[in-house]
Amino acid sequence: TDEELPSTDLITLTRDVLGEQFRLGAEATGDLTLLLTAIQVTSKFIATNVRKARLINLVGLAGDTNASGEEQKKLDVLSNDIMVNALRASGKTAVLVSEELEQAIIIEGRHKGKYCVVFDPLDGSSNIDAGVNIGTIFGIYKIAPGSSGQISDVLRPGSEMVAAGYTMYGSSANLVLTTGKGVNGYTLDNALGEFILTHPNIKIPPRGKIYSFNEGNSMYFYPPVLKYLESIKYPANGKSPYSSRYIGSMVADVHRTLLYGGIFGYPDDKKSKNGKLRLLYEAFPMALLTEQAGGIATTGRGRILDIHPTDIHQRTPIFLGSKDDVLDVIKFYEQDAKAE
Ligand code: P6P
Repeated sequence: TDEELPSTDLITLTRDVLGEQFRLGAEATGDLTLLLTAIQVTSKFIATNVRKARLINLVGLAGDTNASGEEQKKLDVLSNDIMVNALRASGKTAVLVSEELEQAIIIEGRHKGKYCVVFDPLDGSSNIDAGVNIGTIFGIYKIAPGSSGQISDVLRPGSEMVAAGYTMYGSSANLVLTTGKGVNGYTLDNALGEFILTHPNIKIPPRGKIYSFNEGNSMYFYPPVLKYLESIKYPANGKSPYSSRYIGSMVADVHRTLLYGGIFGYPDDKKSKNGKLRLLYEAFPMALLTEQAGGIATTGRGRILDIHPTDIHQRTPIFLGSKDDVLDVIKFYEQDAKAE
């Protein structure tokens, strides 16, 4: 029949990353592949728990607070434990940083490896009870030459990450990953238990029609942000205004931005002096993915990936998405700087 036959050449994430190692040639030890396999397993485990959480009493508060003093939900705690145990057991990690843990974990002994993983095990968790898409975000550094694995190995600009990605838990589990050569999206086939390549070589359109900001913070916004929003809501020269889409779950808002284009922003303002989102395990991975997909990620005043972190939980303002849309924001910041 003229219907396209289902592909018999299934490209799984493992095969795709292994292919990457072959492309890397002799220097590839397969360690990154094995680390990414461990991360895949954690995503599958978290996906099943997120999916059934609404059936059993996993939703609701865990009665504790995380490093940022935010109430922990049971799934947060479970997801963090799943990731810490799997990453340690992989034998490929030296330093782990989690949004849920005040201190970094330094891996010692036979489990010590040469990669550092910074992660938010379940971002957007305030949406768990509402059944909104949530996700795991991760970034991977290789320990610096000569280092045995310590905090300084993760207090480095995001441009030094060797891989970054997220898994979004929604109607399906979508894992989006870069190892520095573009961005690929994979969808979990629950029957196979494999992430299958469904979005090869994701590229953000140069300009979109969607903006994604929490405008409930408008009374705190600084002039460059207010002027930018005005310019896309009341456009001059007869252009159509942008549509507003804000889910309040970074993984879901960024995933839509990567696929459809447009701009996601969580700026610094009079209420949040450094913005709200975390630099190491939210902004850096999403900025690396955005740049690898042809977009831009900025604080408004400078490139996100150039920031040199001083604290593992520090926050940063962030605008990311279509190149032309983010350049428009930067223009308003430059005008504001000149006016000062
Ligand atoms: P607000 C969710 O709590 C989160 O960390 C991100 O996933 C999301 O982008 C942001 O905070 C939403 O923050 O202030 O708009 O609710």
